Amino acid sequence: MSHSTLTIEEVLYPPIEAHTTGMLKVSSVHTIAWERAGNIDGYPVMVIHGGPGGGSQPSYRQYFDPEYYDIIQIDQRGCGKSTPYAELEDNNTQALVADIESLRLHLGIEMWHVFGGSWGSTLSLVYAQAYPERVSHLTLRGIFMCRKSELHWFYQDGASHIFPDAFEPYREHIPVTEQGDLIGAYYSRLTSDNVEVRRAAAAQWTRWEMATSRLFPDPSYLEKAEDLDFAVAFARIECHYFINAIFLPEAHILDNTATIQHIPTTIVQGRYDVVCPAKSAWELHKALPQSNLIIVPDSGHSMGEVSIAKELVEATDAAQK
Ligand code: STX
Repeated sequence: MSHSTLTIEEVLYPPIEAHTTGMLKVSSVHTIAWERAGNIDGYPVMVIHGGPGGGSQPSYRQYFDPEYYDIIQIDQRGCGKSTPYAELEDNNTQALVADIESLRLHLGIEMWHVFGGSWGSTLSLVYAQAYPERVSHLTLRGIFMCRKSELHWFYQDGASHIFPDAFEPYREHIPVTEQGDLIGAYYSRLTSDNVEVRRAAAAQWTRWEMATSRLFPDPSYLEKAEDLDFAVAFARIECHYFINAIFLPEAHILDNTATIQHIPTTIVQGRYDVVCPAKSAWELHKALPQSNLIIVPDSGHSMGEVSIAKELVEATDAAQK
């Protein structure tokens, strides 16, 4: 089951460009960027990015056979090429679900395969539970259900035991008197009126996540945190969703699995994922007995890791019929 002798280029489809892009006005505040790549007459797959606030990526196209799939991505509210940048007003989980559905209607798509990792798995599940008749397949990676225990593990006390070196600057950015609630302390800085306060907090928040996302930390991945345009949207939007408990009841996803039992579901989970530990994937699999759970033995969180990428491509290939 170990594929570590392969390179990521050998595992993924070749890079391709989007053939169509657009902007969809979804509210009085927000306009959403979308793109389409691969076969316009092919089977539609909606690719849901992480964070929230991470934005779509060109490399995400490479997880799908471009001759078979009509590969669709959006930048969720406030990130990527969506406008206004890093805006938190009118930005919540229900709105993102509605945006995905609006794009489906806009493109005239009846049903689609939904693919998402990390926060993308959260939003894929919430979308599928809202519109179960519109989702033909779910391919999910690095399961995140955004419960208090998951947030506490990653942002307060848990992953810190495995990455104490990376955790220290994230914690020390906050005065000792506020360290008992790091998400709250970061939220107040990320929403400060002072742009320098916002940027400094965003860089630390994002460095922590990038440093822990891979089994073997990758310098190009760490650099993402130094791109302050990326970091400010990513950190502000993530923190806004987490401080608001993603605008859903704590057990929303696990309490609503009955509605999606019929959807063929593959769950790909890195054993050593410290951002979204395997416990959540296990609990989801137990609640969706028809799902295929693949725990990848030599991987962390990122979909850019070779063994995870290989399993994801195998899953999207296997969904072709
Ligand atoms: N956030 C997990 C998540 O969805 C707690 C995520 N982490 N990094 C990413 O997403 C990007 C790859 C999009 C940067």
